[in-house]
Amino acid sequence: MTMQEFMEKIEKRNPGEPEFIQAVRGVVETIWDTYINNPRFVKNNVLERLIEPERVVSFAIPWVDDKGQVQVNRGYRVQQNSAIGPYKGGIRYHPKVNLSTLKFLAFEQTLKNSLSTLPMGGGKGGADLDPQGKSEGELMRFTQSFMMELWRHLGPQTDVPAGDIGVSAREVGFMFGTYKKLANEFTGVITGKGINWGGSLVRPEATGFGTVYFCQEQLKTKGTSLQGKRVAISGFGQVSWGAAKKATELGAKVVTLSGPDGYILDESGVNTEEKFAYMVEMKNANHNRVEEYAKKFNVPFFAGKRPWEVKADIALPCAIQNELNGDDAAALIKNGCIVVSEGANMPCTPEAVQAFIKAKVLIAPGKAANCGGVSTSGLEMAQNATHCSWSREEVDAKLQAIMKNIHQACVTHGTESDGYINYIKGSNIAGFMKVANAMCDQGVI
Ligand code: NDP
Ligand code: 2IT
Repeated sequence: MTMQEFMEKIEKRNPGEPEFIQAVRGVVETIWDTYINNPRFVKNNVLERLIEPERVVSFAIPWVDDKGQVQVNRGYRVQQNSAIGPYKGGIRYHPKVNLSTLKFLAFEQTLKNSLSTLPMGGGKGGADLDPQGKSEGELMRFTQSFMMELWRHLGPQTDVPAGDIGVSAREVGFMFGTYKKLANEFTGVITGKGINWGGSLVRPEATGFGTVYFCQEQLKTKGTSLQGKRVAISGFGQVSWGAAKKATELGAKVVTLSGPDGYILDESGVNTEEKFAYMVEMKNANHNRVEEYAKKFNVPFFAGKRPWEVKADIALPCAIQNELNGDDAAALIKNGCIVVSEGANMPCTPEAVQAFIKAKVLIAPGKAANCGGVSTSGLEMAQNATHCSWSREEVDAKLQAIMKNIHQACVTHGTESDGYINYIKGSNIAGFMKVANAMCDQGVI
């Protein structure tokens, strides 16, 4: 079978799922030679089996809003692959959540978790709820209804969710409380928990910190560092916050943040405790518009625009899938951008990725560069399992070591003959090999 025929079969089986096909194609194109030249993988049909989720559940979420009206949303959990550990991956509340989005995220998560070096399979879940403007009471009732169904599919050795877009510590708390009541047990069934009831230090910052640690490794291969670099960041949530904090700490100047309304250009830098605290406050209030940042800190706001038009040495897309297209990539390249590290999942379109690779810009995919979040979730699981808690320094040191490890795996599997490090290829091959071998070891089941 040729790669083309293989992809045609996958497309036919998953109609109307463009994001899922995009993610699968991005992986298949880079691992095909590795796959097809391994008789054991082919005999076990591991690639097709890896693409097919082991289980998908979809369910109704009825709930009562503050006006007393009964609402209904749709919830999902995609349990993609459990070859190397229990299903693991976040829960997203976003109006555009559908099966295509969650299947792409669960597929990517499987390879990401494999790269993390920790024993975690891949999954993702969510609901088509728009959390913007919802009261705390509404979010609690909604989350309780969501968990009333989901809990039976979870367990510390079965499936361990966490947060994602629209779900942070508060919603994780509501999920945990509901699970604890229904299961009548206090276990580490979800990560991103509060620090007083089983959470890990550094988990809130971990995705953004990890992205910057990874970026630091990329820069090292070019003989440079973050010191004095201009950084363009998109998004206005947990990942952007962690990335802005760590990039600042390591000597870079973060000049942009963005929301669905546009972007802000802060030439003095997103670099004060007041600005970081404001980001946390907005995230906790589920407010992702940045125009008010511009007013509060007296900086320009560009309505309806994306930050990729500014001059920056480094781009950290930290918002949402497909937020940086081929034209954005061309603008960044023209302006001298040398490194792109994806804090979000699949933020660069295939055209953007190809443009960066052609221009020899070092581009790291989310499955490598944002792996710090789920890795620290894995560290939270380890602490829960052993009933202990590690210091901030211990967790941060482990996170740094993991990010360095992943970077090394990308270098090993992705370095081209001219020395260019193709992180897309490197991360896909490294992530795939581990899962594929585990699947072969465990038989056709
Ligand atoms: P955020 O709260 O920052 O949410 C991202 C927001 O981006 C959404 O609310 C969305 O708004 C907004 N958005 C949509 N389009 C654009 C755009 N063009 N420019 C800027 N913003 C836009 O979520 P997180 O920080 O938690 O997650 C951000 C990304 O990081 C996601 O891709 C997530 O999957 C990924 N990630 C998160 C991890 C975590 O631990 N939280 C771990 C690893 C990856 P709207 O609702 O209006 O569409
Ligand atoms: O995309 C991701 O890796 C996350 N949202 C974090 C998942 C997790 O289980 O911590």
